[in-house]
Amino acid sequence: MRMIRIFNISVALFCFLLISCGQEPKDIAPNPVIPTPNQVEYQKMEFIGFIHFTVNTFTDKEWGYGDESPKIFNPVDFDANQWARVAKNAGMRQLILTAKHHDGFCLWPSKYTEHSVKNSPWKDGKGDIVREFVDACRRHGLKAGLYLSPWDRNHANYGTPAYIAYYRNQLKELLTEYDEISELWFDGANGGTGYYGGAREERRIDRTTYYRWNETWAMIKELQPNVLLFSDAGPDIRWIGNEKGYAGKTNWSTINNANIVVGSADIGYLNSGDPDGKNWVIPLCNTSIRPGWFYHEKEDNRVKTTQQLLDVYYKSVGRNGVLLLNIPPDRRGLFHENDIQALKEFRSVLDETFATNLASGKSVDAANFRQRNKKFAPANIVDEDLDSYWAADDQAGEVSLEIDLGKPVLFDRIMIQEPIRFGQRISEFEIKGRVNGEWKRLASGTTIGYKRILRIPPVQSDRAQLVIKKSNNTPAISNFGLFKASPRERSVQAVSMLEY
Ligand code: FUL
Repeated sequence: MRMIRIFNISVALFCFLLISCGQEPKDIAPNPVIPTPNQVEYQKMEFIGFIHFTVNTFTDKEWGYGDESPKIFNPVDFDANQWARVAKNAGMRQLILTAKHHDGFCLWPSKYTEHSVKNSPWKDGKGDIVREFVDACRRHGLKAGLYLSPWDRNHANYGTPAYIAYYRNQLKELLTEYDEISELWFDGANGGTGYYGGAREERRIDRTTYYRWNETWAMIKELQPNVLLFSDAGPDIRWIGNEKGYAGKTNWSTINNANIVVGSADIGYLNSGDPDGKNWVIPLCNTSIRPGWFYHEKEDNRVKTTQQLLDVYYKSVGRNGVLLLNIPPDRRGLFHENDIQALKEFRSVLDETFATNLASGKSVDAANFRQRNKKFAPANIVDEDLDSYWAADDQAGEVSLEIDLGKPVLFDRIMIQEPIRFGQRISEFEIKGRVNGEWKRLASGTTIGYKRILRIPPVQSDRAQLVIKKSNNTPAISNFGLFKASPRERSVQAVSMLEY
């Protein structure tokens, strides 16, 4: 009997040891503010597209007054598949369409207004641009988002509570009849004057109270819990504070939503975020491939060049943002050839630059790695796996990682990523390179976040060091990359040295 008991205890002990040895150590403790899994997925898209299309395309305006006749809307060669195909080939993962811009014209046959495609000659009033857009996105594996302008210069009730009911009905329509909508865009513009059902006057609203955003957002999340909402004040995605698509060199994904009024935000605050922010709000960098948001023939030769597009990319995706690039369809209802060409070239240069990570699989050393456990091993930063990561021990202070490149390697782009599912931590870092046996400082910066790319003049170095000087919690890195820019990229010296 006693023997059996001892045997049982030993078996139990053995099993316990077996389980505890093989057990994965716990992840690093998350920060108090972290993204939702949906927000992490959104950030990973990196590059998405905007489509501004309405009566303005036919009147050559940027802001329609609201008195445009639906009869002028007739995109005879309209093909949403062309939009989706071009976007997909350019590397975009989602498209956002202006279902309604400030002029109030609806690209879908809303049952709440006559001011829509149903009174246009296009497809004899039986067409639905939103439907074709959403279907084309699905067909091409893109997510579909919609812009529904809060300001409506056509609607007679704009400025009264009745308009808010109208606006919410339209949101309900869009959220119940077109399957999954991944993002809704709430613009902050409110210019005052408009047609307003014939009144032709100026109407001012109180931005702090008129729209009752919190109620509207709650209603939306009830209809589609996964939709992400964009406005100056989030709640999920925030405006970067300018229309050039430039994020701040310091860019926190956290802000305090409660302090922001949609349409009157502090643009400096939006541009760099707030290290003490209580909300995780993804920085979205929007700009247009042309000077205007809508198509104008006179801008056919003012499409952004590859160099300009690359510059926007580095200042958005390269600074912890998501890039939302607008491509306006022309009067045919198609993307213009010049825009398609620009996107093609941009994509091909970008792919060439980032095709080979020169640090990939190299040996990495760190004086400190958490519990000396391989889950947190330095090599995780060069394994091309976004989920694995290196982490320091708690309270480790300044820490550094050293990558042995084996031989002198020429590079001029440095990429760093934090595992943001645990929050954003790093607030000061430095990159060093060993050049002819001597350590040199190559770059320094503040925040990293989901992705930080630094452009430096080309350097030949056999070892590189990432020094993390300050962070608000145990530092962790998921990826580190070194790249040599495509010869088709303008040298960084010409851009301005150290334009991180
Ligand atoms: C602005 C609007 O007024 C522009 O027309 C455009 O839609 C841009 C994205 O946002 O606030």
